[in-house]
Amino acid sequence: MKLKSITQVVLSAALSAVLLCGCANSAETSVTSSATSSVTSSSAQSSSTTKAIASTESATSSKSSAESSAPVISSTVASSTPAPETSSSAPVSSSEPAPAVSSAEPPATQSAETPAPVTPAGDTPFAKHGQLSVNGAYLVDQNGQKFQLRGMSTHGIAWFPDYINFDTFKFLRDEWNTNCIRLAMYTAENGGYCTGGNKDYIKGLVKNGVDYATQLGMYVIVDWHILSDQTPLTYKDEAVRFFDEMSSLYADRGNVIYEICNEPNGSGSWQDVTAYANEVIPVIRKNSPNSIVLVGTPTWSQDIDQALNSPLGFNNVMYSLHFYAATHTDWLRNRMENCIQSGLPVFISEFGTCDASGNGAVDVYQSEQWKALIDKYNTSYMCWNLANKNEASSIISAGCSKLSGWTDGDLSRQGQLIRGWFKGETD
Ligand code: IDC
Repeated sequence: MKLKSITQVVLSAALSAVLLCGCANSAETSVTSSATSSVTSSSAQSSSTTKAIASTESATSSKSSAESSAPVISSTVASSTPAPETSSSAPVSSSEPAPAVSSAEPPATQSAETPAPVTPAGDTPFAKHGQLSVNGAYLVDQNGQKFQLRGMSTHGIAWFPDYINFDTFKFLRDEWNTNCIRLAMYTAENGGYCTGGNKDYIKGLVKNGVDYATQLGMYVIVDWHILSDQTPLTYKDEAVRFFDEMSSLYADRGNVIYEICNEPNGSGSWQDVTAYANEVIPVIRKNSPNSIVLVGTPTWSQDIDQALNSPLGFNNVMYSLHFYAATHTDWLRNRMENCIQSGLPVFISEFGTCDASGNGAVDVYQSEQWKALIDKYNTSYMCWNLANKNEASSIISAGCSKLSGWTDGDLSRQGQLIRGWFKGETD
């Protein structure tokens, strides 16, 4: 009923836009981002790779009919955006068609004010597994059984808003056997929430994403996607406000998980993360006492050993480990295994099968080594990224604009590989 009326509103708004503008693709936006950064990793492998990275992306892109019904605000976003880490095989500069950055006002339908049912009926992941908690190193379901979350991370939601879509999530649940979706909300780049992005619009996308996941009985991760801002302290006050609002809005939704900082890096030390977490987690706990909270670790969420040495003093917290298989190999797998065996709850809230720039060739061998470790510990794993950007980590081919129903030919190499992983999982 609700979906039907949304569809009607969107269609009629789109039709009005066409009639008024004579063009359904009026919402053209462009983004230019350029960055130069020095990237240093503490890891053995990447210690040899301290390099300058410069990248420029620019594009003009047309948008879907629903979006083009929104008032258009053309914008240029300039940001200092280092790629998180690059292996020597990663391209140092790219000029590729970038998708639309949406800083436009949202269509009326983007503000999801009506909460979806808390406990969806039926045979959904959430109906079966309910409120999750952390027991020692492991995530467990409402019956105390070890439980694995798996699924796709969106790309930046302000950058690729079309994939915040009920049918997309449903297809990923039913045809790809996933039970979780991660909503990546960049704080500092690509229409960043803290750097000039339209906050109401971006929060509207998060709310829609949470509502769709809830309606489908999927778990959903609300990701405060820090990256070029390096330390979570940069936008701490914004984060406190954001998580206060989200965790009070979703206080009674056991399927919502909060990831409070994607990837501390550069100056973002474990000390910074601890200070930040000690402010943000109590705010979440006040509203939503039992929710799972994911905490990023230094060096682009690789230094989980620092969390092991000095863990946070909260229950139901897990520490993020991110890997890109062509860059991060045995040394990071060994670290993960040591930490889990020492009792640290580790959650892979982002990974790719290519290199850490999000591009380069898919490394099938290294990816399979990672998958074996994931299987060994039943670790949760979320794949970067649900988009059709022209980069190896996007699971959909650049030429494919379908939002669901993808066939083999619509998928990138990573998309094909990952779909196989998901489909092979059992609960
Ligand atoms: C990358 C995207 C790429 C974008 C870039 C900067 O794939 O399209 O241009 O960010 O916004 C991460 C980050 C994640 C990165 C990804 C690949 O969490 O935002 O996405 N990556 O570089 N950590 C390690 C790799």
